[in-house]
Amino acid sequence: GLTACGGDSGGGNDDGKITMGFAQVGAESGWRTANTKSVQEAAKAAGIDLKFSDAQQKQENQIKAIRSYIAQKVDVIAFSPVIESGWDQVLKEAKDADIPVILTDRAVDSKDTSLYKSFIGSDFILEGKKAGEWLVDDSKTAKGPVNVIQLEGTTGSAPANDRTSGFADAIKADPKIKIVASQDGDFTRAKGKEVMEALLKAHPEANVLFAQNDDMGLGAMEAIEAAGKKPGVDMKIVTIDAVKDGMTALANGQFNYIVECSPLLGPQLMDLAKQVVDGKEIPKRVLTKETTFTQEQAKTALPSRKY
Ligand code: GZL
Repeated sequence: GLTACGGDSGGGNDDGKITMGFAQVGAESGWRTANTKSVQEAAKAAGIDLKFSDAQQKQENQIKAIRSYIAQKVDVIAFSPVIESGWDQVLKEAKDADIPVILTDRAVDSKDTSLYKSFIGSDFILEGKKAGEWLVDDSKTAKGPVNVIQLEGTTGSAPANDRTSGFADAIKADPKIKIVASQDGDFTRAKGKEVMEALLKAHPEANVLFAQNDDMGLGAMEAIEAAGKKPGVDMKIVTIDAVKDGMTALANGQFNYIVECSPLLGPQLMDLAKQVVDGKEIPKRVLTKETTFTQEQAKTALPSRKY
């Protein structure tokens, strides 16, 4: 903002409050709802004036929102890129407008890393790896083949790309584990159910589902039951996120394992934003703390889950 004498006081608009423009992916999953809540509550707690937009999972809407934040001369922009590519132009416009950008949750594949100040989010490759390692361990006692249906997240998104590669790497440890089908379920329950219905028809031999988020797993569970198979027993289910509905399915024995992906990035984001607006150097990469859950651990953790 500008001080009386016209010099720029650095961060914050005239009443000294920092204004943040946040361009959210959408409202596609329980994870996203919890992530939005975390960002909005943390902004309030930090005294940051938040401008918020929901892009309905469309990149062009996120780009439009970022351009509007640039036009409004916000102090800092943060967003979760719905897909990895196609951001260089708009990020350059933010840089030319001298507005720092912080990536949250998902990453971009821009070669020029000066286009953003930091990326705060999970290690999605590790998440996929943890899911695969659980399946390798669980398959040690399997008599017959282990035929996996994989429901991928939104095509082109960092979590889909990285969870797919992390999982594929981990299951190489046991050649009897095979991915018999893999398809995009767009991280939603509806799409997860629809795709699973088709894949179950094409692959009656499948006995494991790896869903790259709880919501697709929950949608797929309806298709599994409709096909006369018992989720968690005839069809083992491993997912990623650990949102309340997923943890409930896990505690009920319908899911078998969940790799946590924490959406509670709000407080760390606001902390980073204040530092960057004050001109401080911030770490280029901030990793989210997260764990994994078995059915027993879910029963214990469920009552105190924040999301
Ligand atoms: C992961 C996040 C993913 C979640 C999904 O950090 O981008 O998007 O795993 C959400 O539930 O839709």
